[in-house]
Amino acid sequence: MTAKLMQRQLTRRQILGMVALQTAAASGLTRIGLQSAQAVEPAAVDNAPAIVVGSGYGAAVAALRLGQAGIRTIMIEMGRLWNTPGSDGKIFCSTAAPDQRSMWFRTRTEAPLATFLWLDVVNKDISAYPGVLDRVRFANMSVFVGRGVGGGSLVNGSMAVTPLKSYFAEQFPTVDADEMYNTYFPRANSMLGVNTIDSTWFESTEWYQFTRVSRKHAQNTGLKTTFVPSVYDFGYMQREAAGTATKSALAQEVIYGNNYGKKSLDKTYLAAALGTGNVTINTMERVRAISRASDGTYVLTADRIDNTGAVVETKQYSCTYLFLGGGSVGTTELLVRARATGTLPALDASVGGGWGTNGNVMLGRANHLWDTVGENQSTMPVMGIDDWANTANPVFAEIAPLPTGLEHWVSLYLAITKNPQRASFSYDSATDGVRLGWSAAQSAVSVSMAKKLFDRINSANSTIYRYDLFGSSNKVFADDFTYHPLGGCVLGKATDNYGRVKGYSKLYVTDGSLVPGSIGVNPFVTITALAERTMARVLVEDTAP
Ligand code: FAE
Repeated sequence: MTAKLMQRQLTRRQILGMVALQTAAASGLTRIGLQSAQAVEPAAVDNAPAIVVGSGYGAAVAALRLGQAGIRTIMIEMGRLWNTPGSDGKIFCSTAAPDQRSMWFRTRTEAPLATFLWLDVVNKDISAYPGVLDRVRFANMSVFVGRGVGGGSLVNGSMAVTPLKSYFAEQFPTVDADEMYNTYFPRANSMLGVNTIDSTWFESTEWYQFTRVSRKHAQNTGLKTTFVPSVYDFGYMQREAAGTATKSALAQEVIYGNNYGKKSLDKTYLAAALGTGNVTINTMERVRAISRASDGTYVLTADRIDNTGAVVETKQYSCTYLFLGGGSVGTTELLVRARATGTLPALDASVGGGWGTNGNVMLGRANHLWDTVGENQSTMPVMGIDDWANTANPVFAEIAPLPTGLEHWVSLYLAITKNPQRASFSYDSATDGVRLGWSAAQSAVSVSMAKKLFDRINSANSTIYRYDLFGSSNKVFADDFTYHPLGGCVLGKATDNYGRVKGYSKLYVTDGSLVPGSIGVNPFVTITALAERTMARVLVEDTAP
């Protein structure tokens, strides 16, 4: 078969998968596959050769490659399929008018930027519902994650960044970096549909004035800026700006989902996975326990919930090959619990460790009155201040939007610092959950690095920080949350060099848990590429008859 024919077939299969996603939503089904429209009733114990937990980046890669290899696969996702419009005709709500769709079983939204002019005007009361964004709270750190078919791809800022090769090699000394940069990063970028903004349009559009102002301030400081690629379709965005397409990135849609323009995983990997005809996605089911039967098969217990969060059924699954893609927090919790409760006692002692925040810190600067950032801002970041090469204080800072529809003179940033601090998860028998041993002092390390960079920028531009954005206590640096949870089941420590979990055969981790706490840029391209590498190896070596 020629490459062109294969490409055409994949596209046709992807379309079939997308149709399956739409039909399932319209029929109110929680079980999605090419045959899902027939509402197949699941058996008491669902068996499949392979099960994938989660449906984010690592999970989606695993499911597609398993499906293409002809292996029948069930994906289990605790969130819902986001494909049914609400009463406003939209699937997702905007950041300006959040409703029940915004957050995972909350009665009030918990946005990262909490206040404006110290006023509690950002967060809104909502009714509890399986919304798309979750904020998982631990003692000194909360972790934002996406919930639903597509995981983090539903809520993230679309920045699709391939890390610096030298830093990748530093973080993954046992991985062949040449192979990653020649094969798996290009494969991930192509499958994810990564594109770059047209620079002429960028320079002229009002929607990126906020970025150009921050770039000028970086340049005034002698700092380098760089465009970052994205999975948001910039052709679509230009049509939004021209008024010929319904606005999404230009209508304050991002952390609670995008209705148009974004190539989230349900449009790419997951549509293609369903299109193979071998993959089924079961939604609204949270895997709670994993054990191993005497014949070596894995047995999973999953709670199916309804829209109120009540458990309506507890299900059993069994499989030969188990792929964990629940994300850094989700996968690590499952494994830490399994080790502590004795259901998978041979797991390595390093399971739960090596966790970090990718050095995330958010902050705002107050601009001079003449440096307007514009009342119209796209929600998709396209540029970063790249001071990673500064060995004394490496920082990569994403120039973030703050789209309020009003001129506010704020330059907002999400700084990624090279914070070497790591923490561990431990089992909490009282809650049957996990604790995270991250301290405020560990966050202070990220703050100090971000502060060094932004003190320079403020000094060069005679500007100051904003004190009103992160609560009532004049907090300048939001250091108590991360968008980039990484680690917990680190490659080469808790697993072998390909994500095979130590102590057990045919058990794999394919998500952000593999990354040792830091990757220096936004992480989903790295997670996707590593999952491609794992699947290429596993399908050749582990599944042969
Ligand atoms: P992830 O995408 O989190 O998927 C895990 C899935 O598993 C979720 O759907 C969970 O609901 C599900 N799950 C978890 N536990 C269970 C269980 N027990 N049973 C059933 N299902 C379960 O994992 N990264 C970038 O590279 N660029 C960006 O611009 C960017 N912006 C971000 C903005 C926000 C607001 C957030 C929250 C994150 C952002 N990220 C960004 C991070 C990125 O989305 C994240 O690294 C990836 O989504 C992680 O991929 P994983 O495959 O590890």
